[in-house]
Amino acid sequence: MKNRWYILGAGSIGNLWGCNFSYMGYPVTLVLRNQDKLEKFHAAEQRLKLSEQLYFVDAELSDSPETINQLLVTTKSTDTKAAINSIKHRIAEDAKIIVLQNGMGSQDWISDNFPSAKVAWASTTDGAWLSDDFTVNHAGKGITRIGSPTNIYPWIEQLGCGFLTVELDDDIHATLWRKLAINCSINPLTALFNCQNGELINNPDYLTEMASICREVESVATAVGIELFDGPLIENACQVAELTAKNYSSMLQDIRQNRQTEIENITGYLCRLAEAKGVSVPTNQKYLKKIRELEDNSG
Ligand code: KPL
Repeated sequence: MKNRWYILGAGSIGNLWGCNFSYMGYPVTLVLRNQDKLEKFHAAEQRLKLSEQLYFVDAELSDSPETINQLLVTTKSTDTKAAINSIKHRIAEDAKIIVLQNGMGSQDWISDNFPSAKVAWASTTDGAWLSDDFTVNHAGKGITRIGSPTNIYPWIEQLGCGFLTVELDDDIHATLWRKLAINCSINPLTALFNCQNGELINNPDYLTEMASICREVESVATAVGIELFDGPLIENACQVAELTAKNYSSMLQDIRQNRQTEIENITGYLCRLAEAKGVSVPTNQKYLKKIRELEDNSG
């Protein structure tokens, strides 16, 4: 019998991985946010659904007594501390933990708070969305890269991939940085200008702002010794905007649904690092402030 995976953060990527672990033969438990969500899970016949396939998993609230030996964290980066703190007492000292999130900052926080755990960080280009709380749609097949910032753990190699594409990454820190750089370039602008990703490259004013953001992000990356892409960041960001032209970025979706965005773990993270390194990032500061204001105004 394989060891159970607990999933903290039953959103689209958490549910996709719940199906994937279940497909690989792991027992799976979703750690749900509240009683209301647990009741919805019971009403949904205690299963996840993906492409008409049902995956029977378990679900519970954070106050269940079982020890957690294997944990996948897929909460929004901004929710990480509160979510982890609610189950901290249940996490085994030597637990295997995978942190699969957008943005940066929360990965370090988990690694620092669980020094004896075997922590891996991951980044994915899989696209998924929920048609209801427990039905996930795998909209874009991508790659999940997984690695550890400190040690090589054999368990990562032995994890398997199921129906997803999973690659071992020996420089996951740089991979997360590349994703951060793209998110800094696209997400705040689309959220503020209320546009699809593709509009950024068709509007000269938006493009000028994007280029300025990119130059600043490159300066911070250089200051912390990260090599981003072969070519300039603006070229890569434009390419992603073109490839995802019809997408509404995750930040715009959060704003439209009055949810907290991940700005603090994207542009906020970049600005904090810039300050610590003495790098000037006025354009990123400007958009950090504007998104914070947008969040405040939407309550
Ligand atoms: O990752 C994304 C996001 O929306 O968060 C991009 C790459 C911008 C695609 O929409």
